[in-house]
Amino acid sequence: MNLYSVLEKGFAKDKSSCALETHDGLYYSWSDLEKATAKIANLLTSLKLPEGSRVAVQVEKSPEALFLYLATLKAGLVYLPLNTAYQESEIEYFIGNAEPAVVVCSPKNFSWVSKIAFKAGTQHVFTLAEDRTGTLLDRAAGQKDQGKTVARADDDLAAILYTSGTTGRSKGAMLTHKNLASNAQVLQKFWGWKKGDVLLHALPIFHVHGLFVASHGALINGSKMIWLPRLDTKELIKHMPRSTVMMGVPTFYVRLLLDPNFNKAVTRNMRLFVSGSAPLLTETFNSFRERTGHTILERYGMSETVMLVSNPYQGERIGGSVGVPLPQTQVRVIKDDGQVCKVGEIGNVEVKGPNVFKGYWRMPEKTKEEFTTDGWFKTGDVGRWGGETSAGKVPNHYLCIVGRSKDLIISGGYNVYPKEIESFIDDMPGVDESAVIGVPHPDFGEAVVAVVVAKPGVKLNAESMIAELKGKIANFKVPKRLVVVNELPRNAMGKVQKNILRQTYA
Ligand code: MCA
Ligand code: AMP
Repeated sequence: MNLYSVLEKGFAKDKSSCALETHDGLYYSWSDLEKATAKIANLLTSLKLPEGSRVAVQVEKSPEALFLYLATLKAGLVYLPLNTAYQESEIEYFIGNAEPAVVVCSPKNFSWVSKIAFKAGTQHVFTLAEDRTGTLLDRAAGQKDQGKTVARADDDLAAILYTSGTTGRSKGAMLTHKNLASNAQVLQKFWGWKKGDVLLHALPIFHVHGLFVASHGALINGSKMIWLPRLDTKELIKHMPRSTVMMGVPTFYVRLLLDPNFNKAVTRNMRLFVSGSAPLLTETFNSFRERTGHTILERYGMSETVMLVSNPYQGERIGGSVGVPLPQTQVRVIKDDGQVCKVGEIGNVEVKGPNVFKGYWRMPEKTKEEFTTDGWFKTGDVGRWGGETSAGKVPNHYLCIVGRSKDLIISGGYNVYPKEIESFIDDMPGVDESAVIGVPHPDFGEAVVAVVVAKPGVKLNAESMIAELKGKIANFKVPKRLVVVNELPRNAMGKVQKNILRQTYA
């Protein structure tokens, strides 16, 4: 069944009630949401695109950006969200790789995005700004405000989410209607969504966390969302007393705790704080409980699997553990030799279930590599059942993520693959080689640091290199610090010892 139909079943029955309220005081009823979605869906349908066509979207967060997502589903097309921080070379890759039939971008980026899109064969480029201007809504305005939802099979694609790859270039994770619908239904029950819930939504909507986990949760439950364009702790504190649920990456909680106005009174109507996308420090978990009396519920997910493990809503939430496998999802921890780990033993985390994606877009070989012969998806995360964290004993059926076998940095909830940044740095004049590492950072959890070796006789300027990188790659990938050294530490095999670099530059 089309994911839109599954979500729609949960929409509030009172169509005049509020579905979305914005930071600047706009109210969208459920009827507004349905009508706006239908108009955009009808516009997309009028383009008569072949089945499976992709709609690639790089726009600022707005209610209309959410309606565009819903409209893409309703029209039976495949949604492809792109981080607004991506620069030209990144967009060129995604559009070239996905070959979308439709691209929607911010009006301010139209000239360069449309050039890339038309070169890649895209037929239609629309614009959408956060103030509701742009050609998408102009064109949709003439369409009918209702229409049929296109039937889809469980296994049909609903979305492609690009996740960075260890080899440098991103892979498109293909998510089906079934993957997303089943996860939304499971989470609605597991997290105890109730009538009257109000979601405080400040996450970006171009990744799994903000787009699927948070938005689907409210939509399928018919719950209102307070829709904030970005994380601004003052705004969160202002709207929290009227909210009951919030989802955020650990940086949300770190920043809230830094604000002296964040206290029990502010959180008095909240029933659930969810954290994910990156490890939540037990220190943050404990401080949050002390300050507010609320215990953050940490969960674990991936673009390829949506949510797979979560601390319970009813039951003990353990700091430093991501909890138990969600209903219908199986998780195992395996040693390198394929043996199943005993409680407390560290191994590779693997997963099976209706939430696990269909494969990487046009990368059958890569897809095959990432699954075991008996059908388990290798997450690339390293974990153990039970054991102890600094918060105490962990029950044997709770999972702890202790590291990653993939060379990945997670900064403020965004993934950065060192290989990609290294290749940009290595291409800069005067650079001999580089190693990119993640170091602990109080706000972002981890921060990107580059260690660079110059070619003989060349003097590199770290600041100008950082400035140059800012024009080439998304801001969150740009090293916060770039250090020039004479040589990189290597082991006997000649491999760069990143562990030594991490210690040295911590
Ligand atoms: C912004 N900057 C960053 C980041 N965000 N640098 C490193 N890491 C980041 N995450 C840059 C800015 O461009 C700026 O650069 C400088 O750092 C300071 O920006 P600041 O104003 O502090 O940033 P912000 O706008 O407040 O954003 C921080 C943020 C944001 C709120 C943590 O990054 C965010 O919303 N992250 C959420 C990511 C997310 O949704 N992840 C879910 C992925 P300059 O000073 O040079 O201009 S889905 C996922 O991972 C899985 C499936 C899951 O389990 O959920
Ligand atoms: P992405 O590629 O953006 O989907 O990011 C998925 C990765 O984020 C996972 O493979 C984990 O490494 C990490 N992740 C997500 N949630 C958590 C969590 N609660 N604790 C630790 N790591 C997490």
